[in-house]
Amino acid sequence: MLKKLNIGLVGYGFMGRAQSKAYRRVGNFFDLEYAPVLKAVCARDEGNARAFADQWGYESIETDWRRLVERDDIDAVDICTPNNLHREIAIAAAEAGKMVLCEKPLAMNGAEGEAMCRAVEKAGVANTVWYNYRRVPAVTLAKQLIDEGRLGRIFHYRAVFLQDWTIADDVPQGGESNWRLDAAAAGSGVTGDLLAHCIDTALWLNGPIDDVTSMTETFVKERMHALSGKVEPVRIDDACAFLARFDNGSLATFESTRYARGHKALYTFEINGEHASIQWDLHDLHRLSYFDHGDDSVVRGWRSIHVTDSDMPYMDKWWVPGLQIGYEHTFVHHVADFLENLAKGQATSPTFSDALETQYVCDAVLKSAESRQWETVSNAR
Ligand code: SOE
Repeated sequence: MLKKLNIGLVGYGFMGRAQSKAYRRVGNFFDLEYAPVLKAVCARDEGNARAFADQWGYESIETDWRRLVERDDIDAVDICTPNNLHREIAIAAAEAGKMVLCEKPLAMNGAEGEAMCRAVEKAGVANTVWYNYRRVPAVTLAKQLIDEGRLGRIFHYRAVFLQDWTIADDVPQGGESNWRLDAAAAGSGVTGDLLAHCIDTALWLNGPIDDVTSMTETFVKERMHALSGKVEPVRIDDACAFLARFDNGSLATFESTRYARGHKALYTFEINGEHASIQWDLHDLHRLSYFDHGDDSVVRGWRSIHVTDSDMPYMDKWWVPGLQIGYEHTFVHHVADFLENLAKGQATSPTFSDALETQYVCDAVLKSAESRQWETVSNAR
């Protein structure tokens, strides 16, 4: 008999759908001791909550997250709200003894993240943050190759995350669709939304970042606010580029913008080591490019590894070699790892504490954009 894990989802946007789908599918593909049960979804608007519950198979609805958190039949609270609500909900959930799965970034800033870490640690509840790109099989394979020492000493890390959806100046800020443009709801712009992904992957693959120097720009200075109906100043960063030094001595460049016409979600990274290099591209996520200087020179070159064989990360759970999977599967992998670790009494990375390190880098990046100086990254406890 499978053990049930009753999920209470707060928020029902894009991420609510991605995660609900993962809960529903995980048991079909992974052999696990726990089975997620879609117990309740919470949204402020009752009609929206009901429609989401009907579409995704949630047993019940709530319109106040506090009621959801208090319910005895909820084991784990999944926070898919805008960033400004993460702290309050996560702390209340932990205090009520619930496990907490939180959408990225962990918080609005490091201070909030620290309070969230203290709460989950004090309560001793399982916790994780949905930095999903770690669980793209090609990215997990990159981690494996680096940990095996195949790249040798790392010299360079280069990451970009480019989009183009906010170029028009009549895109409003705030509200359900565009809260990412409203600093009060999001905390920051591309730094917390997109670079946070790049930083999470980088810390995982290449270790801690010591210091950073950055620049940011807000290209459209005023936008209509969807809630107030008034034109208000835009206080998020539309674009950000920064240099970083890793603790292992490697140098890095990171860039993100929502003003790269033609790019929808171009997340790429490249790592150059002494013996080998790796490149990955979200638009072609099932491939890992790899160059090994140790190859015989007459056949040496960049190879494109199609990450579909059953001895590659997660791929034994899916189809036959040659048939690929995509974006949504990263969330299935995350749920599978969470449930497997739960059965073993182990933590699932990135934990709140891991995600706090990303938050500290984001804070240092934003601080450096203001100070125009190199800034040191706070150490995560
Ligand atoms: C923004 O457009 C966004 O949806 C991010 O919020 C996600 O984290 C990223 O994976 C894709 O882009």
